[in-house]
Amino acid sequence: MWLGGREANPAAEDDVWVWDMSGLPVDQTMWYPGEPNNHQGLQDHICVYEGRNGLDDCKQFNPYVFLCETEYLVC
Ligand SMILES: [Ca+2]
Ligand SMILES: [Ca+2]
Repeated sequence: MWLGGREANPAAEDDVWVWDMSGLPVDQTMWYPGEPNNHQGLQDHICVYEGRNGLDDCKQFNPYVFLCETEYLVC
């Protein structure tokens, strides 16, 4: 499943990750062990796999379902 986050500066390889909606940094304790690993140098977006208790970095064009954060409005 895609989550709304990405590597802030993929070309810099500085391993800074942010949530798109808030711009806040990703808590480094949320990664699955061994991730983010930038497999094949192509993983710049955040996803999570079923059965894994942590985040993974994934290729941009992998076809996954997604989950987005939005603002909650009260009328
Ligand atoms: Ca990357
Ligand atoms: Ca990965």
